[in-house]
Amino acid sequence: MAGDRDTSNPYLFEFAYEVANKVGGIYTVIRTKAEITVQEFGNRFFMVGPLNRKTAGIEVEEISISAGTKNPVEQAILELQSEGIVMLYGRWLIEGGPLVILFDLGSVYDRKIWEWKKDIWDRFRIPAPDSDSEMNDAILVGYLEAWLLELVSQKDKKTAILAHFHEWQVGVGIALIRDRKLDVATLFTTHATLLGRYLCAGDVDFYNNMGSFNVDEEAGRRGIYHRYCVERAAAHAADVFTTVSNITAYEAQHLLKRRADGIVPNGLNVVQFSAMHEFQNLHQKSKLKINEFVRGHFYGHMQNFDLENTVYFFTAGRYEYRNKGIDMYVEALGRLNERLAKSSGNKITVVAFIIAPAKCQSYTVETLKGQALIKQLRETVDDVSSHISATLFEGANRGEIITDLLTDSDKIMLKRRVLSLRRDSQPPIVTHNMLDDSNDPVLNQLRRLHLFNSSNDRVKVVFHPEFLNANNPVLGMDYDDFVRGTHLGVFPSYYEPWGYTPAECTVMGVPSITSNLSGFGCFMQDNIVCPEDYGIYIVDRRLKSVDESVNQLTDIMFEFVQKTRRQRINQRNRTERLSELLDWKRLGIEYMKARHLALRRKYPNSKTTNPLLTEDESESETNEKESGRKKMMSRPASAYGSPISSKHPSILFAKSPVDGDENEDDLRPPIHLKTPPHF
Ligand code: G6P
Ligand code: 1S3
Repeated sequence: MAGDRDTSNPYLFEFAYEVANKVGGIYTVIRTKAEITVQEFGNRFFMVGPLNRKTAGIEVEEISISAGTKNPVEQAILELQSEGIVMLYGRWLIEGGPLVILFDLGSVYDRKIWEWKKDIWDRFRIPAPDSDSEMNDAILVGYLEAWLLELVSQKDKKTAILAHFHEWQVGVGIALIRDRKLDVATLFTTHATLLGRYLCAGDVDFYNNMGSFNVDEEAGRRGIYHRYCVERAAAHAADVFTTVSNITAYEAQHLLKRRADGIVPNGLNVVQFSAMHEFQNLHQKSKLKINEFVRGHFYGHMQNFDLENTVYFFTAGRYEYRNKGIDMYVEALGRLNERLAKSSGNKITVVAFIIAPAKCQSYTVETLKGQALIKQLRETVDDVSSHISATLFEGANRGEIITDLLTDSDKIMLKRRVLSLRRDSQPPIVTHNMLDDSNDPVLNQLRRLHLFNSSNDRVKVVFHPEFLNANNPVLGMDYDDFVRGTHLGVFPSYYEPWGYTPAECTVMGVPSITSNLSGFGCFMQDNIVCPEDYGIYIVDRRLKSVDESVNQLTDIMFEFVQKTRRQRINQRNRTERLSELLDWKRLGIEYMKARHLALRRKYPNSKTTNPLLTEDESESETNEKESGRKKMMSRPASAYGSPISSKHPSILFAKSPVDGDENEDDLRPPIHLKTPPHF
């Protein structure tokens, strides 16, 4: 039963499958958010999830609990351990150093899985097929979560407890808390719906039929009915239900049948440089590394394009071909190639990367060979150069200027290197040996579009079917470094509740293309008068046919490649200026509001205040309440006026520099927002 707990200093337990365990986007959410949450809750904040020894072993520093501990959470952990549950309690070695509690599911599987499977059926009529090990894990985690919280609520009967759950994999605990009437305020955030993801990946016209799906039948047809039941139960049993974007809230309303109480958009830990040139220099540094890879990959064909006149596009993420819009990206690359072939005035080459893990083996011999040849060439040129430098120096020292500097042996070495760069074949598309080359959707699409990296193709494609890593022998860069070195990220997703990839580009000052079906794209549209001015291009995938959207994407790319270097530099400065919008320091407030609401609902008798929230923020419960109250971010002063911007005249600058004037970027105006999603 809900008692009169003290809500001024609550505990916060945050449950997720990806605590110290990187699988996908939720890891980024909880990891980057940890710092501000620790600032707010200190040692009353615990991140809880299943234990993956491989990752936790290097990410978590264990804390041993003394037998006489007075800390109710530590007492609860000791009690669970005495029941034979193996747990890792420690500090996650990330910014903020949050406390983590990780359950070793293997230590309870044999003893408990059958009992708990029966219980979940008896209580909620949720089935759990034996074949689904993910479901078994969800059950084990869920019962352990409820057990832990029950113990804490018994050991400390005065302090309010907040339990925030991310995604269905940890959602069983919410249903149990409600069923057992535990004195705990619960929140459930869904980062996507199970059914939405499955429906979109198929051939369904998802957005036009959202309201008419027979959800049970569709879930059953896809073999995910039991998982769907957990997700729906979690959404309904939670005191507060949130999603990461409005578009997912709309989806959840139809597919999970509960209206979200609010939106908690995803932020990032933004490290802003004190001067713009610092991140611009990093771009240049990373680009030079990409250039080196390109020289190796396209060896023998470098006479066809000039790296000074080359721009790098990329898409990256899990290989969800349709959902992540990889299909649309590739299609647009084909059209861009045709268009560039016809435009004689422009000499730009585009190298378009696709970084998405597919089933593959190691790097191909040809890929490794290309990098080795370039390395040899560089070593030879370095040897010759140092020899020339020494000869020149000694000559000058003697008062003699030597002009005939290449020795016969230098010439022979150089000729041998040049000959070894000859190649009869086209540079490859894919860097690895694919396991199912003939059925790979990207490769088949490239074949259909005749994008083969031939010498007259102005758009070259490199498919790297593995995530990047600085230790890789080819393209040996960490993802962030790689992104910095590129010119444009392309993510025209069809199903994207939020979309961290364009957000990450933004904070690194890299322009990107997203879609109005992604949470991030809609968020930008809601907050900025003209996102395009800031290098955030949004493809319309709602009101246009697929063909029209591909054309729009092609137009954006075509327009981008017309930019001069000076314009690209200026645009990167503007893009980076948006970082503030995406900083957890700002977006974390939405989490505070959600927690506040959960406390108010659970403990209606206590006067709940949060010193970090303004009175307005504490009181607001729905998005609608605040809409229209905030301002949108105006157009940069250097952008040409438009009807929409004239309604929001920019008062930020005294003068209005023309597009390409770098001075504007020293001014760093304050950001004015329209409607950040609010509770
Ligand atoms: C950064 C560097 C400049 C470099 C430029 C290249 O701005 O600070 O020194 O010239 O990047 O830009 P680009 O868009 O051609 O890669
Ligand atoms: C989900 O991960 P995904 O890539 O499967 O959660 C992410 C974090 O909230 C979100 O950015 C993404 O759009 C969702 O799809």
